[in-house]
Amino acid sequence: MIWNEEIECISEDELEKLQLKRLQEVVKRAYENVPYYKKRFDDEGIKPEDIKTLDDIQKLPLTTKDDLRAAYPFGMFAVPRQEIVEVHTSSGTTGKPTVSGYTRQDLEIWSEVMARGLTMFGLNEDDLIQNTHGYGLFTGGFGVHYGAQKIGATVIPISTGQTRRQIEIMKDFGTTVLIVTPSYGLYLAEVAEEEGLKQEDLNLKSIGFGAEMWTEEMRQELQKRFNAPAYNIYGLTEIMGPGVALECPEQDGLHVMEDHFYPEIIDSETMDVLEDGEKGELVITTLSRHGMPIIRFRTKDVTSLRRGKCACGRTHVKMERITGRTDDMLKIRGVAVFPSQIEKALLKMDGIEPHYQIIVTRPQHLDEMEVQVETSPKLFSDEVKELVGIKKKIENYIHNEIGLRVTVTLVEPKTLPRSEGKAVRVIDKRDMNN
Ligand code: DLL
Repeated sequence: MIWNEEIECISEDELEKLQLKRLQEVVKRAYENVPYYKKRFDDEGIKPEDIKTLDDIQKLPLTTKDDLRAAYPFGMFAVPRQEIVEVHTSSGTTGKPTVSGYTRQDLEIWSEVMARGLTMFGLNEDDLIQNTHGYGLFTGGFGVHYGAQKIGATVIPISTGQTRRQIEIMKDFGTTVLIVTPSYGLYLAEVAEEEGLKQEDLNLKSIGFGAEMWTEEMRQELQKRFNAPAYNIYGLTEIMGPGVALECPEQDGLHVMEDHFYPEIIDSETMDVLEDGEKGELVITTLSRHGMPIIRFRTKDVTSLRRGKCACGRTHVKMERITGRTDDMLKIRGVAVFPSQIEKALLKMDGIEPHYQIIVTRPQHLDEMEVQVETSPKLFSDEVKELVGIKKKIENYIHNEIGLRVTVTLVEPKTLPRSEGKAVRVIDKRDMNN
């Protein structure tokens, strides 16, 4: 089944025509309504009329997360605030997150792209979708919810956590679809096994998973544990949320919803646009968004694009699963964390050296973060009681900064490795890149 055959199987010619028309409109809308874009375009001497072909997009400036942060909270909106009916924010920062605003029409587009994706996973109104993504400022909960309602399925909006209850509901309600982050899915499987749940107790037919990086082995493990195929969901708050690209039954890359999101791959050093098949940083332009048009957003996610008709019949370009980031952002239990936030928390403490290392592991399929921090010689000779107090204090500062509990280990002065070039701040033992 294809949700919107006319668009999803559109010819290359027709698609390009549609994309160009929408690109011209969105560029004009952004220029006329968002002071940030007016200034950027004027600085570069570009006018909306200069966009005559799709390739002309390369003349437009790139937008970064910092640009969006600078416009916090509502500076990127292209419509009066009264027309924005919902907002979400990026996860992770308690300082200045990026805000995403949606008009009613934008929510309709969001529902549409998620409906296409859920249909790719083989779902329809017969399905019972257990949505374990958080409902709140995170886009995961609502995005999946809108798509599920659009296809007429029954949503179980259970949100994150309450793992034992999740399992009980899966069994009692006869859940047919599980929506999870890959790490939460594996944790859920493990607890289910502990609870003595058998595969025959489950009624699962598909799993939708995303929001963080994963390996092919993780997918295999999820499929084996739940005895159902698992499909990739990609998206980001700044652009819309989940639904930017989704995987079809071929399980071989994600179709980018190209009539709404225009993808490019750039070399993150030179900013040059790369050819299809070449790996680089994904850049996305929203082609139809009204509330908050985003031009050439640097996602910092590393992938490549592949064109050509897919065996499923869809023509939209495919992107490979994300295999890395061009910055040092980490996703810990689905929350975005930057090492600079840890540094900021540490700088609030006296007697602490700015030498630290973050160690991320995934015992029992749940992310754990340890921050090793060097103390000053004076502090280290102090009493154990005092050290315990300091450790707690740092843990609280970090919690305030990133919204997650981490374990702090105080280490002796001059014991963490020193580097000659860029400090290696993060040791990610989750091994996500192969
Ligand atoms: O994670 C949106 C989402 C929710 C996607 C639910 C899928 C399911 P943010 O919190 O803004 O939005 O984080 C976006 O997460 O730039 C990627 O680095 C990473 N990411 C999202 N989906 C995937 C995926 C949501 N399928 C950031 N594979 C993105 C790998 C992903 N990384």
